[in-house]
Amino acid sequence: MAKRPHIPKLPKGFIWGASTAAAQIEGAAAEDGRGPSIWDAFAATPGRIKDGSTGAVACDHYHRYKEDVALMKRLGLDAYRFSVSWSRVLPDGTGAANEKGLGFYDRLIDELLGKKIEPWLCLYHWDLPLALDRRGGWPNRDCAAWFADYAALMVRRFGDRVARWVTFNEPGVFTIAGYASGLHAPGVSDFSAMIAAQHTVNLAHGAAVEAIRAGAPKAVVGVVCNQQPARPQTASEEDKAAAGLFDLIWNRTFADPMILGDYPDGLKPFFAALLRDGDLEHINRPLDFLGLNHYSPTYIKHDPAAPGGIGLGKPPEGAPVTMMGWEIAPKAFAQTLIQEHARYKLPIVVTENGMADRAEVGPDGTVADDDRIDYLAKYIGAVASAVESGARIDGYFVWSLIDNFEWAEGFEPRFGLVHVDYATQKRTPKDSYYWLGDEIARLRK
Ligand code: IFM
Repeated sequence: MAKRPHIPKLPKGFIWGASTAAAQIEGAAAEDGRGPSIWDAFAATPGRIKDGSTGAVACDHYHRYKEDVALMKRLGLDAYRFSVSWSRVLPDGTGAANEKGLGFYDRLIDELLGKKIEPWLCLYHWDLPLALDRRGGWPNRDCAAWFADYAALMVRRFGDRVARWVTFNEPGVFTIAGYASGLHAPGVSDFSAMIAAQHTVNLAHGAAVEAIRAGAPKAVVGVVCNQQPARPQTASEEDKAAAGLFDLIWNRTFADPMILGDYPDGLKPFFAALLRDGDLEHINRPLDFLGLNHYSPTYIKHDPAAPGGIGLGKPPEGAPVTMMGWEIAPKAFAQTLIQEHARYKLPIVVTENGMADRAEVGPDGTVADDDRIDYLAKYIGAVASAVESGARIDGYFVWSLIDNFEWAEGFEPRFGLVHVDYATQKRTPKDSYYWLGDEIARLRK
């Protein structure tokens, strides 16, 4: 066996976790009164998902959550970040709650607590109730109030057992891909719809933070943003300008108003018509941490036909990439952590990082995923080097615990530490699972 890399020392009390999302693992899409989400409708539309799959069954986590929590326990995790399916607990998005849906999260939370794994509850990981999309969805400012009511329900029900709360996961990704490029649900390609959705999401975040603090004054509250450098594809002025605009939209649209209290100058013209008196104060609520997701730098080129003139480029020829085509650049991760910590001055938790491959179970029953081990060692090493440079990083959550439904890419990319055979639902821990478990145990000594 090849010599395995070691992770450098991290601060005492460092939190080890894994993240997942409801729409990617739960399945049970039409069970126990769950209402449909925009992802159910999107995936059912021919041509939207590469392999024609849907999240209707996914990893059947709804029924197998105990097995999945046991996998977390064996791995030695301190914490687990999951998201709630809004339409499972409120089938129409507003109005009557679904007791059976709430019961599922009761059972999951209790199972985690029983195993001494801290539940981190994320309110929104991209699966808007379809009923709310039909009422205008995120581009409709009213969606902020619907979200606040949902947040209040969640905190009333789970605030006695859940201490860590996340309002949104990667608001940049779901608003850009959902409303500008149209590659994700609800599949809209309209730059101004994206801007409207982004402002509503900011308002919704502020309202939800308020609801959480009112219902659970000791709650630890944050937001999760995907912060990745935007690099111009070439040195041309046009590519540089497109990358500069993309950097603002991707990295600053949410974190700046939420944490610093204003949109950056370069974005103000886009939001000016939407801003009402008091909006910025409402969005800018004190937070306890910034959840930071990161995978790779992004390459941007000028494309007059694309929304905002922003076209997606490619990593330079010969650069190491994962099967997603994402560049492996751990130094860029360390720089991002240092830079975001300096800008926002909040403790950071890395709430997602990891890589996809196609590794399958071999004839000996193991899953050899050396590339993932190498990637994780380098990226967790980058966390250690950012800490060394003075950035406060409190934890690291792998994306993901188990292979899952990768949105428009379907089931081909496998991001898990644990392989899932989707035909049988058999879970097989990969080599990276055992390696990471050993490293966590070694670092704790
Ligand atoms: O699977 C996604 C997740 O839902 C959000 N962050 C990136 C992951 C990998 O693409």
